[in-house]
Amino acid sequence: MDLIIQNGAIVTETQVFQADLGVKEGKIAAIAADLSHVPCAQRVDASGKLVLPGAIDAHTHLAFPFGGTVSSDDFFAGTRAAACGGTTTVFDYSGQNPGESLLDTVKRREAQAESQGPAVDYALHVGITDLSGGLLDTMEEAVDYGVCSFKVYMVYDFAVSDGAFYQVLQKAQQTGSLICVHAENKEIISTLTAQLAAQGKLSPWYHYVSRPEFVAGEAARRAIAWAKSLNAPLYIVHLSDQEGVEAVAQAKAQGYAIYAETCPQYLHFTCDVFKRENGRNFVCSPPMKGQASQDALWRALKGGILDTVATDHCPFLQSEKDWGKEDFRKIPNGCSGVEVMYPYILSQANQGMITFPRAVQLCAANPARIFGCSSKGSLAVGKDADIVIYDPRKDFTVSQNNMHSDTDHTIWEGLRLHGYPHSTYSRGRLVYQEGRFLGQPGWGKLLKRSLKP
Ligand code: DUC
Ligand code: ZN
Ligand code: ZN
Repeated sequence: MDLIIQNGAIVTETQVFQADLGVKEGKIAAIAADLSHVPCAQRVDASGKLVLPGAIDAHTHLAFPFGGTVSSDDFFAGTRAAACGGTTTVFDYSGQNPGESLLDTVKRREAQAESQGPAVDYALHVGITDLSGGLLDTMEEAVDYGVCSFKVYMVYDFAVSDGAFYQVLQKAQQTGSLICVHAENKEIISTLTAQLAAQGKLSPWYHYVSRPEFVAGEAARRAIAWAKSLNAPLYIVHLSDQEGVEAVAQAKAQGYAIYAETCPQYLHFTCDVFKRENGRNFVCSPPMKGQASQDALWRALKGGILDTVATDHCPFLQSEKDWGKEDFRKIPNGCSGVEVMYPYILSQANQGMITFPRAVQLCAANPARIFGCSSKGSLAVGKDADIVIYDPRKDFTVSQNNMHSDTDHTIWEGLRLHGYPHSTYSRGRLVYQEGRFLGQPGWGKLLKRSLKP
């Protein structure tokens, strides 16, 4: 063996048990009660600690051109921050340029990622924006290349029409791929925004007022209705509201493959943050909602209605957030989160809100299964040795000073966590330990995926 992690409590999505774990050539090679007699290059004692699969953040925007600028973490900075928070696979939403084939989008972003040097493995989803001239037919090439998930936006100037969305769902069925959707009602948001602007109501609080609960819930219901009509699977990103939760729960109860993701910011903050002096820093879309929605999300998280937790990591610099200090329309939408996601969810598990196996399911096993990452997401022989050693007794307070992103502030400043990752391994290589990034740019590779049986 190259590495044996001894005496830790192994956490899978179904159980926690005491065992040793052996790694050989980047893969998990053995899990057994006692590997102390097995020859090995390096032994690590994990007594008193948990040994977990590295998390998969299925929703980030790295070097993302948006809101008049580009998000401030590129493929290196974003994956460095991920590694330091126990996340060993990061998905990026790569946007299709007008006129570009979906395979060309993949190859352009892969080249960009490789030039920036990702520190952990990464995967790509493609955000579809242009179906003209037969471009939708290029989905098959992207799927064959190993990118089998696509996204449509119902908002922003790159939103697709209802008809285009429907065609994307049909094509996904033909190609064996999965469609993700950002569900908010664009027309209602534009109308409310114009009405608020006419009344001079432009402080960050009105970002929430322009995108209230029903704007997301109604769009989720429509998207789900179209997917149901085709019996096509659908993945709703960043679910933030009670009505959306109810729509997903109903579709699941009817037997449809409707998946839903939420993000730590919706579990932790409510719309009240937009009233804070630095409210602009919290502006993301969809916005955090009221207490009733947060309660519904927690019930869904505990009860199995939500499938994944991801971050929508899309940080912007303070100076860029400041563009909209007095006009929420000018604030680039997005916040950082990739380094905090797994520590936040595990801290909740450590305090009894959910079990550790459920945390592993939400942050690793389910995203691996839903998005076709067969080598990732669980501690099992033959899987990639993407491993987190977690110290349940270490208290940690999040601060800009102890984060590893390239952004210059965090909405998580002052967050107190009970328990924190001690070490992170990416394919058997130590990339983080006790506050220090130990990885190297370019270690991370594009993960080719398939959803075909
Ligand atoms: N929402 C954000 O806040 N940022 C990036 C894109 C998105 O949909
Ligand atoms: Zn979105
Ligand atoms: Zn997003």
